[in-house]
Amino acid sequence: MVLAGQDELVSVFHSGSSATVHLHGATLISWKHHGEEQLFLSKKAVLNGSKPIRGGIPVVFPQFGVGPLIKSSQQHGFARSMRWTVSERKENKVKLQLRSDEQTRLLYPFDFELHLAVTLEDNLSVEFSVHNLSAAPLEFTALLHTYFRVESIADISVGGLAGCVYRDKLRDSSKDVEASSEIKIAGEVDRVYLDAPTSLFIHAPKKTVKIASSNFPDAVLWNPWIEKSKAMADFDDEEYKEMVCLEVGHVGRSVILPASAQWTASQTLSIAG
Ligand code: TA6
Repeated sequence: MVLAGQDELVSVFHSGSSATVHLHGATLISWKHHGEEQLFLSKKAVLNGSKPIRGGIPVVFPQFGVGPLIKSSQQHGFARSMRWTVSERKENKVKLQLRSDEQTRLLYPFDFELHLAVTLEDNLSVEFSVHNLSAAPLEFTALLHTYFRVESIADISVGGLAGCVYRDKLRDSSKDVEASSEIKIAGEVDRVYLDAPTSLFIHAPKKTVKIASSNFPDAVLWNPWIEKSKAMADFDDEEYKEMVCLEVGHVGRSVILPASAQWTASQTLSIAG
């Protein structure tokens, strides 16, 4: 792992639990719920600000994947690649912000301010908001690209998505319907579920992780499996066994935010069992 300087990290605490945010991308890189790490961070992650962080919760804005909303072929926008600043800090809460600047205007010709508020209680909540400071409407997609740590991918299942329509990014297919109420992952998966329920679950033998979202209508399920893991320089070949990305977002269609308006969405992660 390429390490971070201590002044790049902000931690919050609440009754035996902690969470740490890296200023690069406002990426939440650790959530220790009563001492047990819940987020996956690759041992090959680069934390020196030279590339997006492979793991934790990178913030995707203003373009999910590759698309027309920014003038760049780089995927997942620029918010995860920029240094955010701390705007508010308490023992169990930190708020970070990112404002448009000359660099962002080259890719995305708008003025905006982003806020990410991380609040640690027994649950962890992450609230993302976008404020349009332009005179024109702001168009964007956004997502919290959450990497969950799992003991073994073979032993988990993902619940809450049965009956949802999804786009399978691997098959370039138009639309499928999820048939399974407990999705097992035994190969590469990269799906965008549209209009997903607001409660999703990762069931593991000893616990269930619940992802409760608000104003994020869509959900992405991703595991790179064997070949894609080998192709990623900042991801160890075997780490696909220890993670699953279950990501809530507004990606099926874009948000069109009127001038001066603000848009807010959030996820709350909790552990049961
Ligand atoms: O959210 C899933 C996804 O879009 C996958 O298609 C996969 O590429 C992943 O994100 C990681 O993207 P990254 O740009 O971080 O390598």
